Amino acid sequence: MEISLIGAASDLGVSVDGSSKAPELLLDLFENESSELISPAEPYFKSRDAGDKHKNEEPLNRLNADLYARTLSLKERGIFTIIIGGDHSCAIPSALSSAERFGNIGVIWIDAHTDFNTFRTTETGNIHGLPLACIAGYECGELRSFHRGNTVDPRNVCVIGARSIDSGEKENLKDAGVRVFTTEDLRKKDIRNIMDEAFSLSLDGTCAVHVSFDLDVIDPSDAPGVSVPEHDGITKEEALLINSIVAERIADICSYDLVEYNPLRDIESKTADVAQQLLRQIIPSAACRK
Ligand SMILES: [Mn+2]
Repeated sequence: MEISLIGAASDLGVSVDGSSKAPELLLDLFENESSELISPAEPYFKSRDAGDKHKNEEPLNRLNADLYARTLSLKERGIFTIIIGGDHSCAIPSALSSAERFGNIGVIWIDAHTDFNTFRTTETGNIHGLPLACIAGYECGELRSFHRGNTVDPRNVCVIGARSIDSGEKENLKDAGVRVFTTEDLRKKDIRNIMDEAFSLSLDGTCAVHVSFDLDVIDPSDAPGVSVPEHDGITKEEALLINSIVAERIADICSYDLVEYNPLRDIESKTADVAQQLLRQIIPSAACRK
């Protein structure tokens, strides 16, 4: 299958700067692949006002509308799209354009955070904490005005590796019925069994799965270059195992994101190296997909 890498050069979804610089750096490592870089339309002013609970909503929606149109058009031409963030808000157009193109899909969200806040529960107003709720149709309609079709049924959504969940967010997840496999679960149970369960759940009544990989699922000792690090995460090897299972199941995958690399916070290129290894598992596998 033909593949296209789309860089979402934006950190509008998070107060910490730097993840907007990631796509260009990562795309440079894959210069043989077809790729393009999409940036927020100028001019915009990045809000950092602590009281602003809708930070940068307008420029971020404009960017996401672009990403949606672009990825949808590629998918309609039979091209497999990989979005490289940027902060995690770029997963909204990535997943919803797959729902538009393919019909009912599931989502596997690999992340230290569950990203299931809404404008009602967000403590920071940073929109990168809301994308999974938006994709699952749980409030957040403001963030998907470019998408007319169905959202993803929360029963087909699961999170892998979560260890930092806000209290309001926890209520949202419970209310929506999203399955969360914590970092603790990954330690206690066999990772392969958890991934099998994640695939069964996300494929139950759906035709494919969107996978979104946030680098902060990995412990900061192995991947320090992220905007919101959370200690006590999985090792790089465990992350590569999870991702290799995704690569093995590529026939079930409709689209993929790799997000939240922040080069300004990286140490000795550790995070860039992991990001590159993760993409090197997915790209050849997607290229062989029929
Ligand atoms: Mn995260």
